[in-house]
Amino acid sequence: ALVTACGGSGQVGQSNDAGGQPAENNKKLTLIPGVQAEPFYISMQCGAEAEAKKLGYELNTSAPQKFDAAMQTEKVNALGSAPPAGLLIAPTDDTAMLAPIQQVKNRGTKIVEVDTALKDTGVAVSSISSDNAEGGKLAAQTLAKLVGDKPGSVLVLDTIAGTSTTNARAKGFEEELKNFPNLKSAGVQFTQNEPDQAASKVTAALASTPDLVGIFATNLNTGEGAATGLRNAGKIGQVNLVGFDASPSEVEGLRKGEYQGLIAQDPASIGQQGVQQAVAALEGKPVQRTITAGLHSITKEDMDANQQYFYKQQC
Ligand code: T6T
Repeated sequence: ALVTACGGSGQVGQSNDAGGQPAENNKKLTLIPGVQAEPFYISMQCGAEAEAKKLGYELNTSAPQKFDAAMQTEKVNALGSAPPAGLLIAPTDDTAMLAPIQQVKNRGTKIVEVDTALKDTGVAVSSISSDNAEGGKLAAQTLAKLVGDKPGSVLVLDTIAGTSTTNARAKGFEEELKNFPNLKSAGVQFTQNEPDQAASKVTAALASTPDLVGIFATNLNTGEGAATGLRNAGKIGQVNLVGFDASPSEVEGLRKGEYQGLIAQDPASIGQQGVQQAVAALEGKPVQRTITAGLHSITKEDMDANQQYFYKQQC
């Protein structure tokens, strides 16, 4: 389904001839995010659309219904005969998305990775992402501070194996946790990026790990599910929850005390810089191969001063 929350018309680019090469005056860009109707990607789309307009390009968004490589592949393949000049994409799988993206590149489209990335670093002209390993480290430090000297176990909720961002956050978290001897890892659980699965993993962990003192949810879906799991068990506030992202529901949860900390990304800036790099590549200007976007740790105490980092539901 096409995401139009930010005003995208839903059309994709035009080709100039039967060869399918983008025309020289092709000013069309396409954004293929990880999943439709999700505040992180909507905010990214808002930033990308505004920048495209500023630079005289047209950006359309085509989003898969679920965070799923097969569904995203369909969206990529649909560009086939009419490639846009530039494709901004958040690959949902660091390996499975290689072939379909490479095929678009072979037709002359400039590829820019936004947020997630392929393992193969030879496809995109530029990749814009948060420093996810650093974000995981920051989450471990935040959680350790919240727990204090109390000994206990800490659970990590990841999304799907092959999601470059959340996998790096989980890894960064687990490594940093070793610096806090009172905290023991209760392991990393995959949730398929489904809030329901995150909630059941939390229910199970509460039963199997009586000394659970903290949870790190590596993105907004795992966070929202973890909050549900804790709420159902009456454990809100007893088990510290640090989540990645700053969706409206997470922000409300922080205010209510369901989360003790959030690590917000800057998706609008990722979208904005993604467009800038695609356009630079198209216009023969210098391109930056990797760009790191900012991260911001937010707690209930400082949330009002950090409202600019909250994600949007629409532009
Ligand atoms: O955390 C973001 C994004 O960075 C990640 O790659 C996938 O999940 C989100 O979209 C949030 O749901």
